[in-house]
Amino acid sequence: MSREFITLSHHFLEQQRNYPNATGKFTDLLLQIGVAAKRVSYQVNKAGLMDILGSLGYENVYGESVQKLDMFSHNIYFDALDHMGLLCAIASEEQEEFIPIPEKYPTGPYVFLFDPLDGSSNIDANVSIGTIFSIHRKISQVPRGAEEDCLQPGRKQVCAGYILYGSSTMLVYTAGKGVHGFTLDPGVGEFVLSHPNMQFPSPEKSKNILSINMGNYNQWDSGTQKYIDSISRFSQKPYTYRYVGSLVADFHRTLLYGGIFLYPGSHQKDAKNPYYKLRLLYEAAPLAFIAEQARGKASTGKENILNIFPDSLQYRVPLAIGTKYDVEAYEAYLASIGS
Ligand code: AHM
Ligand code: MG
Repeated sequence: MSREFITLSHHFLEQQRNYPNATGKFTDLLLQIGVAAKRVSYQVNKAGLMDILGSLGYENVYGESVQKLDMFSHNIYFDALDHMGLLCAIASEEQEEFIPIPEKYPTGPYVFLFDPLDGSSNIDANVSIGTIFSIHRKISQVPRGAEEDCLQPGRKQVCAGYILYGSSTMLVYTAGKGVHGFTLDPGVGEFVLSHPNMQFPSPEKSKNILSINMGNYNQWDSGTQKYIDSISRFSQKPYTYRYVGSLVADFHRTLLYGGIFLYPGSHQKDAKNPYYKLRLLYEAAPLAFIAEQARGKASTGKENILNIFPDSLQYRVPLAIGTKYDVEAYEAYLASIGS
């Protein structure tokens, strides 16, 4: 834990000194994400109360009528970032198509992709939820972006991060040089560097946590079933099961304590074509970039998540993410049984 009181802006100023040609614009973008994160955090904390007020027809403090929190989060992040002249487009899990930056604003060289409120089905139970974001460089010649700007493999990301609205609100990000975590100090209203240079624990220090929705066991491929059976029963160091059902929370715990999170395909409806729940662009790829920067790994079981070229904004993948040794053990197990 850091002993100094290093705020987001202090941290970015220091990071910027390592890049003499940096204009500071990218820093502005990340700072604006921090501002949006605080606004969403504030609303998430009041979600139960808002539910009561909403049903009574009240408006929130900004004069907006009470709306679904995931759409609220979409709007807050969009409004925080659309006018800065840094983005050409924004793509959100809440919308089918990407959204070009409005004509009234200047455009810029990046595209912002995000899942505004992941795990939102948990809100009513007061369980941790999160926002996941990913930033790519624009590659098209179209000023207000084209789909190709969004459909890039995760390896091309310039930045990725998440905001966890939990017992504390945390912002964790990587810009390709390590992973840094900030905790919102509600008294001062600032994100403070609390987890510099985050890394998955080594095998000796790992708490060996296995995170998967066991209720889907009968729908997984047989390779995953056998792998889970095998590590549950025969692992030398026993695994502990933990599953929140909010990807950001499950990933964050895996990053801190070690182990593996899995969301494999489900064969419930179609034996030949499994259904994959998690979206590559909004969920799997940004977390994979963070994982790799933190000495971890993300895989479909066969392929590195960061190498996948999506063919649509809603492209979905099976996901195994966690410590490098856990994910590679899963891959090796599947390969060994020809699954
Ligand atoms: P969402 O984006 O609609 O919230 O769905 C994604 C969520 C993830 O946060 C979580 O890992 C997963 O769905 C949980 O799914 P399940 O309830 O099927 O275990
Ligand atoms: Mg989601």
